[in-house]
Amino acid sequence: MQQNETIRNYLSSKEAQEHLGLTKEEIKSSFLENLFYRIGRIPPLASNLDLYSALALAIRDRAFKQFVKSTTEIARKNAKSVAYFSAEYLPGPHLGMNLLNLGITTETRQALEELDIKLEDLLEEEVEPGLGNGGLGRLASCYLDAMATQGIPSVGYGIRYEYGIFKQEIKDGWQSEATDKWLHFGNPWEVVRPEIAYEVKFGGKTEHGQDFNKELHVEWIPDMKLKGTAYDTPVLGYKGNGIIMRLWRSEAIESFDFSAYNGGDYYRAVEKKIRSENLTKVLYPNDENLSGKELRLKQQYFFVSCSLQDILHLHMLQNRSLETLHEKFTIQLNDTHPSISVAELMRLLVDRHDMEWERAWDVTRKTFAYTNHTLLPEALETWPVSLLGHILPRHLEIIYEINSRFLHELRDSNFSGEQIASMSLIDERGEPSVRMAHLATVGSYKVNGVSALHSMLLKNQVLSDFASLWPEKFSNVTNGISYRRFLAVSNPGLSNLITEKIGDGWYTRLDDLKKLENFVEDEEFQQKWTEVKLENKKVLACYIQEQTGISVAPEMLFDVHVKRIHEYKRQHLKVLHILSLYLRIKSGNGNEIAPCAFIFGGKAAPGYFMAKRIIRLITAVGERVNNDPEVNSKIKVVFLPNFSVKQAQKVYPAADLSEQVSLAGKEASGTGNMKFALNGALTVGTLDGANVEICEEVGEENFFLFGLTTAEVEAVKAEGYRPYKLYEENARLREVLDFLVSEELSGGDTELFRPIYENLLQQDPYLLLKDYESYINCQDHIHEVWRNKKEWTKKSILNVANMGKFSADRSIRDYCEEIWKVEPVRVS
Ligand code: NBG
Repeated sequence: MQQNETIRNYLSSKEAQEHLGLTKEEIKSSFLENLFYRIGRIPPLASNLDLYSALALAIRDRAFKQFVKSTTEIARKNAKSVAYFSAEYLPGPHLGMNLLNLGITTETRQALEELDIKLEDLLEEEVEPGLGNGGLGRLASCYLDAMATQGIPSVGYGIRYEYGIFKQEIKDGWQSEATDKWLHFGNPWEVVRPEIAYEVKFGGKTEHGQDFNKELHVEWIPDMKLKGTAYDTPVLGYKGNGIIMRLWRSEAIESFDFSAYNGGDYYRAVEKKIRSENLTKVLYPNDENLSGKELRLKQQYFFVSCSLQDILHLHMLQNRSLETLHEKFTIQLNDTHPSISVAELMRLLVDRHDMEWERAWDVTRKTFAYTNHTLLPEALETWPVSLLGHILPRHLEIIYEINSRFLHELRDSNFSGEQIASMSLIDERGEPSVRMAHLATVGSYKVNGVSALHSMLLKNQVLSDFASLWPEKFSNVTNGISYRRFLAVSNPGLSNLITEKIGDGWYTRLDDLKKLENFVEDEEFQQKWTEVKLENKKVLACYIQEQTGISVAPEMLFDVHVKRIHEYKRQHLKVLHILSLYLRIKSGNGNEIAPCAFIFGGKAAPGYFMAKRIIRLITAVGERVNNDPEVNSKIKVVFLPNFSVKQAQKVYPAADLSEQVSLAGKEASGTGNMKFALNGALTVGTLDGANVEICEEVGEENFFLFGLTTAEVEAVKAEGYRPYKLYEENARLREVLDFLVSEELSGGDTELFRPIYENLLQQDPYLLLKDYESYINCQDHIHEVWRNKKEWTKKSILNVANMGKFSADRSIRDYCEEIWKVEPVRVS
């Protein structure tokens, strides 16, 4: 407390105010100081990387200052905080966002210009941390941005992977994976905190005995220990608070095992060190599929244990009793990856802090809330009992104890034997395994899905028995995105145009964009709107040319499908559409088709056979189409390698059409759909995930809807779906499908795409053939609307105007009000 007071006094002192350093002159001198003293270069000899690093260091210091201010205020108010637990983050480049949030983009640009340096060149230098797979990690980062902006006392906890998501290269049309060396040139944004480190144990056995008070006491005797060290990155809010993302890196407890070394076994000592450091080496590149790997479970436990120890430490630092933990912290579990937390908090409270089981359970259940991000059965995490017991013997005992008490409760509430077996934390059907979603549900006070449809399906299907037991526990928080990153920073053209008309209140006020509706008929505004889009398309066209050698005309309709490659997301439905156009043009019936560039991007999990083959299919169609003079003035096909946040920020602003074509009921929410619409792209989509709500907000007349509904999908499956019948009945579809296995497409290897062909004809688990006709008709309609440029532009404006709901600021407000019960603490 004393210390807080001192910091606060310092921060409000004249001395500190003078060092906020936000004027052009101050930025310039701080930049030069960093370049000279921390990088050891002078401007004439500095590379762009040196210049970027110096600027980043100068900005980081300012960001930390905001963080210190916020933390002091939070401590003074003794406020409740959110700990966001996520095994993945995709922060994207920091520099542009931090400049915007500090309100010094212009000052910085001018300061650099005086030194003959272009800010844009330095922004291009930044290598982003790819610490996540896709939507889930990016969502976590959008939420940190929104929490910081709203002054929510919060910390994002996670893992500092040394190698993030692999770098995707396209070789001979196939995806190939290279390591991601994001730390190769250093990371100016983080600060290592060697003094914030916790011990984490693995393996071994437990001993049950009595202590001198004759209380039952359990001792875990591990066979391996390592430590996690904190690496902090500041996350700034817009003109306001700062929070941190605290990522843990694994290290050996001692650098060397001296006893082994003295005994002459130097290599064993080195090996131990390497083994410890291996734990946080790489991110598993699977998004919606389990890898079931031991190391992955260890990673999950490692980060959760460090984070919980840190939270307990912070809580007790203020002389607070652990029985009030839930009053001062709420912990959000971002999917089941951190759900071993439930057992770990119980262990810490019961074994380490001697709390009685019932009391500890009460605190635990009031501390956690769980967000589910997928209904796909293959993505619902389970861990074999044998594996979990081997790595975390004490946790397995705790899980059994939680389960036994839970099953008792169910028996008392008259659940049937069948229901009890399906709700149990242990799945006994094959090899016994722990159902992590059940552990998270039982151990949390709230469970939410990420769109209205998804939350409804979660309640009615996947966790329906739990929802009937605890109806009040289930809720929905529809996902949201950072408008500041995905519009203000990445689309300055559109953002300035909007601000000219309605001011910049939309940066933080959700409904401000609605004011754009007043200008939808304003012809000058419409004109400027199309010009901005065209400019963005020119920039993307250059980038495409640079990256792939393919030239696309900016006047074409940019029809974009970027996201992870997955069968349920149905990139191959888009391919079927492209092939249908190709065949139409070849047969002389292509007059109705508007010139169109199909742009794909996204990574496939390295072990996912079908996804990789779909990428190969896209590149093969590209080779065919782009090199055929009869068609290539009408259509072009591009696969942009290595999709990332940085690349996404170039793609969304230039898109005309956003492809959101997953099978209804499969996409939990989607957030790309929101980023496209916010940048004025129209959506072609199914009634899936957040598409449903986007369509509601922007109006069905401004959204290209097609395909089966979730209920219809279920009905088709219940009837016994036979895709082959559709193939037989529909000649146009048959022609397209047969083309997949033609020599013409595959360059002679007719087996190349046979797995996709067979899969569609025989099982078609994602009902492409069923939705095909509806999709093709919808696309024909889209081309018709596209011809009427004025109509299209109006729809585009109306899309942006009605995106208020999908701001991450709104999502965070929902979490605060309905789940966390946390109040903002603002600093000026
Ligand atoms: C993904 C869903 C997306 C959703 C994001 C963020 C996983 C497990 N789930 O639909 O597939 O938008 O989570 O909620 O990555």
